Amino acid sequence: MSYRSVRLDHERPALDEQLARSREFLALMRTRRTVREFSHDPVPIELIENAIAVAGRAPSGANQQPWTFVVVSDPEVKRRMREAAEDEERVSYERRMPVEWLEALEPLGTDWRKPHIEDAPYVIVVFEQAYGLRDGRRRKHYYAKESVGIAVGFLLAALHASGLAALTHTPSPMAFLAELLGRPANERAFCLIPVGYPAGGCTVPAITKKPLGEILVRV
Ligand code: IYR
Repeated sequence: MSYRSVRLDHERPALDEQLARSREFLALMRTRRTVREFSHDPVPIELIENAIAVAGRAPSGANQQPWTFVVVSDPEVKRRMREAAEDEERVSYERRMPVEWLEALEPLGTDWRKPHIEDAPYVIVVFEQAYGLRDGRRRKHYYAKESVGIAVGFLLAALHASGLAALTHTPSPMAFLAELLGRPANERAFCLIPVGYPAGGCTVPAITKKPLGEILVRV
């Protein structure tokens, strides 16, 4: 494909408007928390579709958009996903994860049990396409992991902005997801994201984010 360009559609807001929007977005994102307890309340599918459409606007290596978002609501598929995730996680927590890792997780209060996979009305399973299949030919995808990571960031921000709660969950190993969901050979599971409303009385770990002064370096 050859290079073609179009004029950028960009309106520069007045400075006070820029500051207002920037502060408003920061305030919104300050209220985002990872949630592990979900209510069974139904979620309008448009909220999920719009959030995935936002994820699909993420930048990606060579604009190859190496992602697939599988939205699971079928209770039987969620049950099988939970069962498989718990089988792996039980072995991980009991045998595979070194003490140092378990210690790092202590403040989060996680364990091998994953009821959220069944409780949340939707589970978005994100797949990374290691290569593309165009015109029956394999095409290498560049920076696929980084690209999918950015798209997941967009997705989490969009879900939060629409008043939903989510959990970024990476059962390890994750190969069972491609198999269970019948994905093609070029797709590898990247993470699964239960999405819904927090359960009544939901609690979250008492943890904090690093202050700006610790993460921002000016040169
Ligand atoms: N995958 C496991 C363990 C886990 C690992 C990290 I790094 C976390 O931030 C949280 C959990 C699990 O989902 O429980």
